[in-house]
Amino acid sequence: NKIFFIEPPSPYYKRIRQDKQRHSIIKEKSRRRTMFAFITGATSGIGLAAAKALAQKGYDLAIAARNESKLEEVKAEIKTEYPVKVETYVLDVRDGEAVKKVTKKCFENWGAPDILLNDAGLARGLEPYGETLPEDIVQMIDTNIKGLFLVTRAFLPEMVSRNSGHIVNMGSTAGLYAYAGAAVYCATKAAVKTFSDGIRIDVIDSDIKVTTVQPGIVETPFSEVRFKGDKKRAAAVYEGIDALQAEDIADVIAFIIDRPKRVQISDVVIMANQQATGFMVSKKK
Ligand code: NDP
Ligand code: 8X3
Repeated sequence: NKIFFIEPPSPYYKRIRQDKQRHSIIKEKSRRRTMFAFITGATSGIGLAAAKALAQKGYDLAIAARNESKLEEVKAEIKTEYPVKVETYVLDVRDGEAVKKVTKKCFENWGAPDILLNDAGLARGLEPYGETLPEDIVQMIDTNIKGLFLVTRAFLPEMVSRNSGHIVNMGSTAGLYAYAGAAVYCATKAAVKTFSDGIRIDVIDSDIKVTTVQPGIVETPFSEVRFKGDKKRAAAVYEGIDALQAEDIADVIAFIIDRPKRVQISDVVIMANQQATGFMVSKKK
């Protein structure tokens, strides 16, 4: 097979795939276990709905987020509904050392994930860039970009070594269409899309799939987080519009990961019916 590039792809991934000895124990483990998904941000909104959709499909789950008690609640809820294993990982994806520790532990327990859903993310504030708080800028960049990049970095080599796995990254219409007051959030989501495109190129000669899911307005605690607990302001975002629900996005994710091996869905954009671009929505008076 000849792949044409401006420069040839690095032989790195081919080399680690051939390094059978180094990976033989994990490979053995991987062959015996059921399919499993590692999901960041699985305690709320889209990540939670996706966790349930994957559990319904029989995937064992490794779920990660910062809030330990919420993780345990979600675990109990999923386990009463579906006969799957659920492991919880308290993780702040902004913390590089924690990412290393958690992914190593998960890897030792289960090997590399069949599905890596990088969902953890957030917006903070909605004001012109000149008024955006520096700590909000850093939190968005560290969560939406750095965390997602590091979690992927931790698992990707072993996925390539096994020559299987699907990385689903949570982008947003915000990454395609900037809107007022959200320069940083939009830029982080544009980064997610470009990052996905980049790693898809790196693994082109493997069976790994990479998808960016780019939803529009989804009614979740997202706006309450953005407006720092201002429930009234958050609720107003969804007033007068039949917004997408987390389950709508989970349905799409379930579809994406269930395609035949030859089919790789690279990007999906999902908008509410009365939405045209990022923040352009038609509201009923
Ligand atoms: P939610 O606020 O409902 O869920 C966010 C999840 O991310 C929670 O589980 C939260 O758990 C987790 N999280 C946040 N920060 C961190 C962190 N530093 N480390 C680990 N986990 C973290 O929001 P949504 O479900 O709406 O958002 C999920 C993803 O979808 C985000 O990436 C968002 O940008 C994207 N998105 C959302 C849209 C929307 O309109 N709602 C549209 C398009 C994309 P905890 O706080 O316990 O850590
Ligand atoms: C979240 C959707 O429209 O609030 O990514 O930016 S939006």
